[in-house]
Amino acid sequence: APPARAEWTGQVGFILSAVGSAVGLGNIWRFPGVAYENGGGAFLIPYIVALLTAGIPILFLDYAIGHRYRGSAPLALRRIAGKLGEGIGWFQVMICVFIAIYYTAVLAWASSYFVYSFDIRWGDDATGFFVNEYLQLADAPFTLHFVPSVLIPLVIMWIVTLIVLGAGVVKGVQRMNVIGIPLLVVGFLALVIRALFLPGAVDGLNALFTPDFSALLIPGVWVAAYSQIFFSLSVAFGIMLTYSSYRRRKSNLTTPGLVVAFSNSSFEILAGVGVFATLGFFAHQQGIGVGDLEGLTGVGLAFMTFPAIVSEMPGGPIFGMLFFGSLAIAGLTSMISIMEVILAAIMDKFGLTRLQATYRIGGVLAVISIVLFGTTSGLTALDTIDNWANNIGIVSSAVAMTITVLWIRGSGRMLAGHLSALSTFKVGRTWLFFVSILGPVVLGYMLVATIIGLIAEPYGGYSAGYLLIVGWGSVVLMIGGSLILTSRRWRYNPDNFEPWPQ
Ligand code: MET
Repeated sequence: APPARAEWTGQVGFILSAVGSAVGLGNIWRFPGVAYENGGGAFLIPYIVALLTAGIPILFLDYAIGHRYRGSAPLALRRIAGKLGEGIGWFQVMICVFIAIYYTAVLAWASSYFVYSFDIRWGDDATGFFVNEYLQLADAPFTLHFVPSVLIPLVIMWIVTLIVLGAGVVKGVQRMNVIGIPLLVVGFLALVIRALFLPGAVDGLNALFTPDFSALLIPGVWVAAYSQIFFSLSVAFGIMLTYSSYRRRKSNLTTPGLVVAFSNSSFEILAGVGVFATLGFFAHQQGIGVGDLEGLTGVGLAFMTFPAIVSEMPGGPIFGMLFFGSLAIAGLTSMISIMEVILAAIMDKFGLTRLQATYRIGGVLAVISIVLFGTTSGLTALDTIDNWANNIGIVSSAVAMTITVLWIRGSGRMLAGHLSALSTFKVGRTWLFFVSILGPVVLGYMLVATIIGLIAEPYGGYSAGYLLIVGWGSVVLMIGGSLILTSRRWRYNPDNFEPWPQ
C-alpha cells in the first residue's frame, strides 16, 4: 500500500501556507501595473467580479477535489475522471514545471537587490546597471555564458527551496510559511506606511484609483482581470488542489478558502497603494505627472524603476531592503508551493520517497533553470514563457478541468455537498452556476480571444520564429510531457480507493 499522506498540523498551518502560496511576485509587481494599464480605479470592478465569479468558486473546486480524492493533481483528477482527468492533472504539473524554472530567477534577482540595497549598488543608472552589469544581457537570446552575479543567488535559492521541500509538509513547507508570512506582513506594512508619507504620494494614489469607466467596455480589461485573479490566487494549476490534499478528514473547507482569498486580494490592493504612492513621489521629484512615467509594469517596475526611486529617497537603503526583502519572501513561499505540486505528483505516481523526489526531480529542474537563467540568455525567454504559461496554460487548464469534472463527469452536486458538509459557509446553486456555466464559458471565450490576439500581433515585438519555439513550443512540451507521464505505470493502484465523505 502507498505510504500515509502527510497532514498539516491544523487549520492555521494550512491557511498560512495557502496564503504564502497565493501572495507572491504576482501581487507585488504584477497587480499594480496591470491595474494601472487597465483603467486604474475602474479595474477594481472587473477585478472584484473576477474574484467572486471565478477566483473563489474555482478555489473551492480545487479544495473539494484535492480533499475528497486525497491526491496530487494527476492522482486526484484520475480518481474523479479517469485517464482524461489524469492527463489534465499532469498538464497542470507541467505548467508548474515551466513556472518553477523562471520564477526562481526573479526570486534570485530580488535577493541580490536586497543585498545591493545596503549601499545602493546600482548607483544613478538603475536600468543600465540591471541590464548591462547585473544580467549582462547578450544582444541575441541563447548565448550561454554564466553570469556570476545571477548564478550565485540562483543556486542559493534552489538549495533553500529544495531543503524546505525535502524537510516535508509540516517541518518544511508549513514551518517556512508560519515564519515567513508574519515577517512579510510586518515588513510590507512598514514599506506601505513609509511610502504614504513621501511627498507626491497622493498623486500616485490618484493615478491608480481615478476610474476610467470607459475601460469597462474593453474586453481585454476583463481578460486581464480574470488572468490576474487565477495567477494571484494560485488556482486551476494544481497548487490549491495539492495543498488541500494534506488537510485532515474532518475539515472546514470553504471558510478558510474565503480567508485565503480575501487576504490575498487585500495584500494585492495594499501593494498597489504602496507601489503607486512611491511612483507619485518619483513623478513629484521630476516635476512630471504620474501618467508620464515609464516602465510601470513587470520586470521593469521592480528592477529598473524602483531602484531608481530608492536612489533618490532619504532612507533609500532601508526602503529598498523592505521592498526587495518582501519580494523575496513572498516569492519563496510561492515557489515552494509550485514545486510541491510537481513533487507530490511524482511521489504519488512513481512511489518515490519525498527525499528521492526532491533531489532527483528538483535537482534536474534546478540545473535547467540555472543553465537558462544563470546565463546571458536570461530576460527574453523569461517574459515569453511567463506569458504563455499564464495566459494559455493556466486558462486552458481551468477550462479543461471544469468541463471534465462538471460537464463530463457531472460531479458538481456531489462536490458541493462535500464542501458544505463541515463548513460554516455553505455552497449550493450559486457556486454550481459559477463553476459549471459561467466559468467554462467566460474562460473559454478568454482563451480564444488570447490565442487570436497572439497570432494577430507578435508578442513583445519578438520574431515569429522565436515565439514559435519559445512560446508555442512551451505549450507543446507541456502537452507532450503530460501525455508521456499519463502513459506510465502507477507504482500503487490509484483506483483502489474510497473517496472521503466528510
Ligand atoms: N500566486 C503566486 C503569485 O501571485 C504565483 C503562484 S505560481 C504562479 O505570485
